[in-house]
Amino acid sequence: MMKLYSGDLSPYSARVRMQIYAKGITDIALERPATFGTPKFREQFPIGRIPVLDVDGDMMPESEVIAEYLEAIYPEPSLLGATPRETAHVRTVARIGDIYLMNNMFMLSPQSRAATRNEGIVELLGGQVVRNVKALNRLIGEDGFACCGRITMADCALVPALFMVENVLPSTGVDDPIPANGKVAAYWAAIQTNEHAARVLAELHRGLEERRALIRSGAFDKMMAAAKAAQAAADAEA
Ligand SMILES: N[C@@H](CCC(=O)N[C@@H](CS)C(=O)NCC(=O)O)C(=O)O
Repeated sequence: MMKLYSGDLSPYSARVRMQIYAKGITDIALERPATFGTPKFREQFPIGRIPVLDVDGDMMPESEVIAEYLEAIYPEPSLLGATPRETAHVRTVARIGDIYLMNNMFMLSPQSRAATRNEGIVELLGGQVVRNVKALNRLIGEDGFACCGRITMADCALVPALFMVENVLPSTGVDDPIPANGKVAAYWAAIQTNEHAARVLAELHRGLEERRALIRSGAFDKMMAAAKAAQAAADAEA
């Protein structure tokens, strides 16, 4: 049985989970890797990030690569376009979710808890997020889905990305740009009524609540400091 190493609050993992739910795939186990955040995890998985798809011991990293692989081996129902041009559009919008929004949000998110926030980082990455939500506003579907009037891989990438924009960006001191971009705002309201989107959003919110409780108690900073020290010791040994 295949296994997806994943975590509730990982938007990249959420992208693949939403695809699994939307395709109705039931033979992939979802698991949080026991070694995540330790030097052992980076030893096992060179990129050291989740998600990772375990195909009978063959480890496949990178959410977009996993998503394309799952489309290839479970072609029905298709989350791509009906023509090569439509598929290219689905992939363009998915890349906006992944590269232009999620990557900047992921790099920016530590600034939401930094006691001394780095305004240069916030300006650079927050500025990119605002700019790219504007770009998305010109490309997004107006019928409740990102592309093609039905659920596609573009929705799977955008739902976790917009979750991060709405819930994490304001805590870095940057206003949420979604309300000012009418088409994105309408899409965001509509897609949350989709059962597969709602399911990953519930998981993401659960992960965010857990994370915020750890931050409030001071446990998160301790965990981060311990992980950093363990990684430095492992790097020194290597
Ligand atoms: N480009 C990667 C990014 C994956 C990623 O950054 N995952 C985060 C969780 S959302 C992670 O594992 N971070 C651990 C770390 O940075 O050490 C993908 O698309 O899968």
